[in-house]
Amino acid sequence: MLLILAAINVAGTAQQKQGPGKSAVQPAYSGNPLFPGWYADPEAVIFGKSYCIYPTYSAAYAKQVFFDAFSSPNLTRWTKHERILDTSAVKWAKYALWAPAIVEKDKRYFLFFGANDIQSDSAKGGIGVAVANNPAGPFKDYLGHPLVDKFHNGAQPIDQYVFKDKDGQYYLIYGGWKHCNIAKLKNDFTGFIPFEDGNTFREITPDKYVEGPCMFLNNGKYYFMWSEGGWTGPDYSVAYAIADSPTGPFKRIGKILQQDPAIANGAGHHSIIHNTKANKWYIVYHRRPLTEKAANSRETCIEELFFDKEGLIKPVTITTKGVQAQTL
Ligand code: FUB
Repeated sequence: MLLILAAINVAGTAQQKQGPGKSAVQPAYSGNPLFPGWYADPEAVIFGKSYCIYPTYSAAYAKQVFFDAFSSPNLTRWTKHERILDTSAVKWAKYALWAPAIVEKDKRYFLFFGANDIQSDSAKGGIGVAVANNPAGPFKDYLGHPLVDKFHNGAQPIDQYVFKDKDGQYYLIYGGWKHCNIAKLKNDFTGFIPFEDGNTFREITPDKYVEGPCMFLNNGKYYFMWSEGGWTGPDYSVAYAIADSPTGPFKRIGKILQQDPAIANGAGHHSIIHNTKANKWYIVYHRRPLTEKAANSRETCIEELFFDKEGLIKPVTITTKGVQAQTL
């Protein structure tokens, strides 16, 4: 594990040393956005001593043919890892590489991704899986074909999230077009295990759901979160529900992230990380600067996430200063 992570940590050290004029003084706050460039749908994870972010490269379809990743030891200094996955390594993926989801399993890294933005069952594409020995890649196609290549329960096969339950079972939670499915992944991620009722894809769509699902556990409860509104407009936002099981039922509690007309608009498609040592929770999301109108002008930002005494998520204030430096 340490050896594998060394690539990310070593890359960070090298870039910090090389950066002309870069100060050794650690900034007190991350600032928002976290790094330059248009990057959306950020999947934030913690691997060892590194915070890592895997976003969509936010550009026209035809240019969305790769993913970059970013890593940081403290949330303030970020190192870019270029082209960790490229469509040249996935023969069926042509464009619209979207919304990575990554898990580390058995000393390998599995990167789930959407490709081709399919509009019907006859189109080629959907949700795929890539694999690498290092979190910074290079990732190669794992299956040689998509993992999900059809619409089930009306859900477009995009916006995947991989959730590991307390018992070790991995689930794929995904879906665009206002439908969300959950499916039990096989242990080797080559396919799915049907639920007891014989169905493979179980719909868990809550009220107002549009896309961008994610799930985490807190005090034994399952927090399910998603984006609502339209991602190209100002009203994109994040809402959530809490349940006693990963399959719900999920009753919408309310919105916790949205635009602030003084800061940015279109705040949504997020993920959550928990620094268990410092017991700090963070929401990593994208938003559109007030100066921008183009749909793809989205940048990756971070805020601290707080719960009240009942375990409800407090509404997030979006900021330009971001979060305080915090090592792992
Ligand atoms: O970035 C492409 C698409 O925009 C994502 O799949 C959606 O969730 C929206 O954020």
